[in-house]
Amino acid sequence: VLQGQEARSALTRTFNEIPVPDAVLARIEATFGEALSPAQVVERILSDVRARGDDALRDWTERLDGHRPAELRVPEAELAAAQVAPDLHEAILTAIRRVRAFYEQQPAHGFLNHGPDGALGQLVRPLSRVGVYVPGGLAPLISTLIHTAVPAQVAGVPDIVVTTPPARDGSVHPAILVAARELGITQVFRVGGAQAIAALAYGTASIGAVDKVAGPGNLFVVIAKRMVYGQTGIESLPGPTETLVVADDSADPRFVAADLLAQAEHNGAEPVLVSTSRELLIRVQAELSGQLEALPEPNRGWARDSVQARMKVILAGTLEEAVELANLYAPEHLCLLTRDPWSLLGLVQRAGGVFVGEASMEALGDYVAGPSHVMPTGGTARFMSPVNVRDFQNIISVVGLNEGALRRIGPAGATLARAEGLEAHARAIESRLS
Ligand code: HSO
Ligand code: ZN
Repeated sequence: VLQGQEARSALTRTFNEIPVPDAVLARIEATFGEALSPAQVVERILSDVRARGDDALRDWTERLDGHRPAELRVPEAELAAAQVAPDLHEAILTAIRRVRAFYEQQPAHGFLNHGPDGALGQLVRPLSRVGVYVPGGLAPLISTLIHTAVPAQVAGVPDIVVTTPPARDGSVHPAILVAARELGITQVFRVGGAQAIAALAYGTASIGAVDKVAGPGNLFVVIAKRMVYGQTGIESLPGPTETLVVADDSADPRFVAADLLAQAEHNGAEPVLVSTSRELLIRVQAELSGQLEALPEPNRGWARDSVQARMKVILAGTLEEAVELANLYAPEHLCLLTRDPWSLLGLVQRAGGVFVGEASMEALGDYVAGPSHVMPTGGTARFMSPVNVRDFQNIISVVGLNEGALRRIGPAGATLARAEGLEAHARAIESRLS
């Protein structure tokens, strides 16, 4: 249990390096026969896909995912035929409907104001082509497809491409295909990892280049997105998940433990508990071990790894200090399980999402609450936001001044131009003034 200065330093993140688990380094050495850094691996993959296109995609998918896809794109017939149980199908539709209704409320239009100076404004236009990365790995993240594609669709993006790693038998989970079909997405490619990001950024014969790549991924995907930024756009760098729970003595330890474990079962997750009550910390600890034991495998193993390797437990003097520590950490998820959670909202400065009170568990936010669960991780909530409609639009400034405005503001413009030593600028302005 950390307190005061110790807690502050445990929650302060350094951004020079994304932390690399030893298991990842061992796997790289086993795969490549030499000790490469994840960044070196990603560099190799990016330049190979850039040089050899689809052939490189097939080679890397075979090498890293254990399947050589003859056809990268999922055939439309397979997409049309995909089926899931009726309750899952219903749940997919509920999620799509709720996420869409949420983003339809985001003001996404431009403005053009006519006044004494003429007109000034902003045009808002959808991006033309967006790539959505859907992680495979431990779980088929059906909800991630919905939570990334829907804001893009609300923004008006006409062309959305999905990439997702295939299973060892080459299949893509039917629920992913059903969700894509219900979203009206027809381009689904069985390719994942850094090679998928390379394909989306540089384009290959079968996967054309996109204007922006969105969606969460593992360490390699995050590094790849960082490296291709500039060639294409990225929405943010969502990676391994984190949840910080703020709880006081009124919180139910069963719920605190359940919420921490829900995120802990994600690969590489970091659970953090900050409480003003030592008593609660002790009771949560007992609950955690009980609930952990009761989880089935493989989930128990995943959750145990996160709890044992990365969980932080902090005792705060006051709830104000608890939220201040949360702001310092800038968690992807901030869960408020206190007597009066709404009273803390005004203090929150940095987080991907805030989950207010017992009925708003983060796990529900992952699926059907409404806001996208693609949120900034790793402390990037200091400067980035959850996926939203604006990520899929660009803004064009409109300058339509009249003669009167030119006379009023032209001289100031020319003066600034000369102060910058830019004579041609000044003369361009003055040519209209004389
Ligand atoms: N909590 C994860 C998203 C997710 N959970 C998808 C379940 N499915 C990252 O915020
Ligand atoms: Zn989750």
